[in-house]
Amino acid sequence: MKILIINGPNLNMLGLREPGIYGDRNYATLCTLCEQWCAEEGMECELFQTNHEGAIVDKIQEAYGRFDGIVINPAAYTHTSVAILDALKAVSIPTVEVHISKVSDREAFRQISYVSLYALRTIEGMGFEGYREAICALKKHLNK
Ligand code: CA2
Repeated sequence: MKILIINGPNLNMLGLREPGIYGDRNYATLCTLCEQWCAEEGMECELFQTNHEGAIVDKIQEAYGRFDGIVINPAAYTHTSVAILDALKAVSIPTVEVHISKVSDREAFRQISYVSLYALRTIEGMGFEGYREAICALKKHLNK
């Protein structure tokens, strides 16, 4: 079982600002934890971070036939990107959406998620642990 973990814009800046919202750990730590959690579940993973919407679309398209599942934190593109939603629908790969913060308790513009219209589940407000939850949810779904 091989999964792709996609992180969108500014998530490479984790730990540098806004620790009250996103915690004080950095992106490298998030990657190490995701690799560890996937290994514990007997899953292979590839991690990808970009600040560019089109690069996320390209990566999702390239995942077709190569990955069994996707964990995605589209970051700010969550709230704007029909292109990412369409790419996920096009490849039809089971996907779990994750957000570090509790987006449903934040500004009104963060209440909209296009990706959630496709995702099996949306996990929010659990910090980095949300990625573990997403990995396990994906494994459970793929084992059905
Ligand atoms: O809670 C999440 O995981 C978000 O996807 C994070 C995004 C935000 O736009 C979404 O609404 C919710 C922001 C990504 C990281 O932003 C940083 C801001 C300051 C310092 C470090 C990272």
